[in-house]
Amino acid sequence: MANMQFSMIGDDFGPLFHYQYRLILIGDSTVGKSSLLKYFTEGRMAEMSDPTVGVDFYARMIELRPGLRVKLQLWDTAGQEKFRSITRSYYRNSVGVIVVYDITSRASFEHVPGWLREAEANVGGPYPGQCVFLLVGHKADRDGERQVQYEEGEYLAKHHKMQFLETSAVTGENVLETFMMVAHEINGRLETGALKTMDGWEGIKKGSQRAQSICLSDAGLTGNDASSCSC
Ligand SMILES: Nc1nc2c(ncn2[C@@H]2O[C@H](COP(=O)(O)OP(=O)(O)OP(=O)(O)O)[C@@H](O)[C@H]2O)c(=O)[nH]1
Ligand SMILES: [Mg+2]
Repeated sequence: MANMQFSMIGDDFGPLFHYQYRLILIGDSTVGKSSLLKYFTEGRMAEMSDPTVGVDFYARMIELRPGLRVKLQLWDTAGQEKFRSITRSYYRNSVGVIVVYDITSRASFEHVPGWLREAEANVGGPYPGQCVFLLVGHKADRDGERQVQYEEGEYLAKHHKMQFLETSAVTGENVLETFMMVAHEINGRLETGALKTMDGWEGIKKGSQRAQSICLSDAGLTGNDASSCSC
């Protein structure tokens, strides 16, 4: 009976999330950053997509494994040059960077090294060198108009020691996989100690611990008894 009560408390009032990771999406204007984020957070392609003004914000909860919930806070930056000074300030509090190009735009692919340089120069946290990068070749549904071969994207990513996927906000191909891949990599680095939380840095934050206080009082555990609570 006691066990049943514990599991009910755990299921209903467990921490909403265990960690929060902040990610930033960068890349040229019109490559499809906002559309990718809308698909990931709303489950469908946006009917219209205006150029982002400065920075926009999205969020979604994911489960990395049963019982391990992570809230992803996603900064969607404007690709247009005129917003660069605004968007630059968002790197510092990000633990993951997704660099997006459009497979039908050679120029957007050629600008990837510049975006990477800018990100590497501005990321923060206790170990800026451990920031997780992922390269995305977007609009994979427009294969007939392709200007960048899959192998070129793969090669560039390997050269910069980052993972690579081609995605589409029309078909949904690899959209979930993109964010899961980054989150798993961050989680892995957290577990090995290569990454950690730091006061004053928003890249990784611990989630709400509300469950424990509810559990202790509801289960009637006080004083020394509380130390035996395993929730
Ligand atoms: N075919 C196709 N079109 C897409 C895809 N993703 C986005 N688009 C279109 O590409 C255009 C630009 O998309 P946005 O998501 O606004 O691009 P962005 O990178 O956010 O642009 P900025 O906010 O200016 O930096 C829009 O017309 C979208 O409908 C995709 O996967 N496939
Ligand atoms: Mg946008």
